Amino acid sequence: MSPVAETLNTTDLDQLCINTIRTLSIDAVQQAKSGHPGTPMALAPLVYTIWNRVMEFDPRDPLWPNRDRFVLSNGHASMLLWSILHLTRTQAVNAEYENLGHASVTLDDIRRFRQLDSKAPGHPEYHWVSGVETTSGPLGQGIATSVGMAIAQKWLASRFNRPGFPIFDYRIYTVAGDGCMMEGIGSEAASLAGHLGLDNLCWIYDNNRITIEGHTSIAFTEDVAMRFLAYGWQVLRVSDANDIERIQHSLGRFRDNTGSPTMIILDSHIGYGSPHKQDTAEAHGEPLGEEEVRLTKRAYGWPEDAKFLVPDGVYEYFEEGIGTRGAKAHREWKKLFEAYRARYPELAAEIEQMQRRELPNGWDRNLPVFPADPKGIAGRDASNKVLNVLAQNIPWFLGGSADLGPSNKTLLTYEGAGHFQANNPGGKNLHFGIREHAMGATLNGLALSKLRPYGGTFFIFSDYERPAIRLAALMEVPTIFVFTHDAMGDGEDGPTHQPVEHLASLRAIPGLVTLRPGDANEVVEAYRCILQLRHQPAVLVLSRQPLPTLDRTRYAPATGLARGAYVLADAPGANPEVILIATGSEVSVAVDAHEKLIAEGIRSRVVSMPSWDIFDHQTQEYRDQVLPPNVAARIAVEQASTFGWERYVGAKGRVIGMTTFGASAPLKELQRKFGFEPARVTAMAKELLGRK
Ligand SMILES: Cc1ncc(C[n+]2csc(CCOP(=O)(O)OP(=O)(O)O)c2C)c(N)n1
Ligand SMILES: [Mg+2]
Repeated sequence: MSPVAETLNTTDLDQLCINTIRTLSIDAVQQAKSGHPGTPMALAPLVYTIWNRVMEFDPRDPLWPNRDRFVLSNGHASMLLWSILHLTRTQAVNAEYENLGHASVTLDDIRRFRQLDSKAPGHPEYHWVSGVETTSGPLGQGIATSVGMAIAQKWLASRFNRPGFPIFDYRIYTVAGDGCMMEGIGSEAASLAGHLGLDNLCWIYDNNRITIEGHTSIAFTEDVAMRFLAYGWQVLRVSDANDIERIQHSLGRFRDNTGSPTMIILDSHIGYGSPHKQDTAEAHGEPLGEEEVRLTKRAYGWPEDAKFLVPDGVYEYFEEGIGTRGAKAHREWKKLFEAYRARYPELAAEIEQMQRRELPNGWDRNLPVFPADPKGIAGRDASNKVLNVLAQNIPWFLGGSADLGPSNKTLLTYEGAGHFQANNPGGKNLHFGIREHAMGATLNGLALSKLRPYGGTFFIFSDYERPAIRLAALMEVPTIFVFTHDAMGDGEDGPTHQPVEHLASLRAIPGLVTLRPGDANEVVEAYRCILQLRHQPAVLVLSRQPLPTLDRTRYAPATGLARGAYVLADAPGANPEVILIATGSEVSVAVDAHEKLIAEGIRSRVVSMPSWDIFDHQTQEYRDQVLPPNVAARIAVEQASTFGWERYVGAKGRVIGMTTFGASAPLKELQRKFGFEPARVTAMAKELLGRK
């Protein structure tokens, strides 16, 4: 036994574990000379209680599907998570969901907090550290994501549980700070959770009244309890963050409560125990300093000079707590699942497929094939047909819109699709209300729970979802973001509703697949491609207005979409002198121009380029085949910012795109004003080639 453990009787073991979390956090931040010590010091008792006394989580298998979820929405307090994952000896898994047989976070990782390759990075990173349920750091995202997790549990329970078989009955514990309460996304998410009566969801609000600039009295004076009562939540208060019995009691009240989510307001002292930093903003984001570290450890009754100390008995006490409880719960669940498999083999198979992010057999059967049609069909309408087929083929494919279902055409209309509500948790149509920020994060929560969710709104409002889209890419989860009204198609609504820079900005997000299909059959292929992504989110950008359905007996098949860009129409002998590159609604403009050029003896080629990202990942050989390096005369046509197209058209090429905002007018007039007409393309092509 270490000197510390010797001086303690067993009833002090709780305290020993709590102070281990505190001092690991303090030491890690001090060593890194950067990080956030104060909140881990304050919330160690809370996190300890949730994990060691309450949560059903098996550290040996952090992917057990029925585990309780823990979300640290105040992600800057990441040392809480690294300490607890380490002390519980949570195991590492890989992206193929295999157990790697070693610890997720080692003591050495903690010693190397915030250093390159450490499994204890600055903020919780889902794709990087096993046991992290979601990436958090942008305040408010974590709590909103946890609402998606809660919806997912309700949906899974509804689909899979059977009498005597509670296969999914887990809960979600989410810790948040003042920042999460202030951020608008948190309010949207809380409102939605209250409406849906998500009684499997518990938020614990670290009410320390401190943020970076000082006391919250300078900017945040509302009554949070009243706000959550108004949202329809159960609101509890624990006035002492060190009182683990009260904390446990409140968590019990959460578990006993039905019909509403629970908010526990926990009054705490940031930097608890630090003689000079407690209750100050400095404790938020600065190392305590060597001397203050010593004084603080003295206040905890800790050896002052010990660093990264895990006293004897601590690992064992976690093993006795969460280790034993989690293993037992997991073991019993496995037994239950085997009996369930015997009785409901098909449902059991579905659950297993979902967990591996596989698709059921026949997932793409009956996908529509659209016949050639010059009048055509809108991208959003083609999308609706596809969504309705996919949702019937894939039980766990579901989604909705932020109140724009009738415009986005995201509604599932087949019999039995249903609408998700508190009293109908098996419904597949989700209604997010006009809450795009929360919708984005909620979709991520669903995807993290292994469902395949999609969410729709106008493309212009992708701005309101952007933080969640970015996090989906960072987390490497396959969330599907559906956007309609992708350009000037709803002309009269004017520039507030006309995206310009959105494609460029989404294309700039690493790992995100952005697709803007050019006709109905490309929409089908886009979904076919997106559904097969297991670790990448996708943005689908669809037109409001009908787009001609190309005659695929005359032009190349839409399956070319799978390569990001493909030769749609070519010059005789596949020997072009000018290349027209287009996406979405401009593909048919390019095709019209091409036909005119060909008729005039100009060897033109049309490349449909629905996805830069996918194309960029093709071999050099393929890319050179599509865009032969020796053809310098190139024109890109896209109703969006010209930004970035230089990379495909080259120094001698041209871009017909937007360099200003749009305007309020009928689409035809806008197309004329901004030059999205075949005549402009042909004129430019001739100019490039020096022909009249
Ligand atoms: C969206 C967003 N804005 C700003 C920040 C920068 N930031 C990190 S922590 C913090 C203060 C958070 O205060 P609080 O939630 O009360 O945390 P505490 O200091 O009490 O732990 C801010 C502004 C952020 N991470 N995310
Ligand atoms: Mg605070």
